[in-house]
Amino acid sequence: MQEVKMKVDGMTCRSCVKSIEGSLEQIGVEGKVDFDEGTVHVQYDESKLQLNDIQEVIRSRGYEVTN
Ligand code: 9UX
Repeated sequence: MQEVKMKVDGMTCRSCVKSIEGSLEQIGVEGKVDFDEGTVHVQYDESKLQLNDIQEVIRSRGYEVTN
């Protein structure tokens, strides 16, 4: 398992947390979003996914993500 914490910009209401965590769940990634901090902490299987795949999912929901 790989663990990475990234910065997320563009979350304007607290439901954005669920939006991001739900979209990550759909690709088999356990993600925990901290709204106040503006971060997402992810755990994923690096033999199945790359960090870029995870970032693309977050970006497709309209957020900025940087590591
Ligand atoms: Mo709130 Mo976030 O209405 O994608 S859910 S801004």
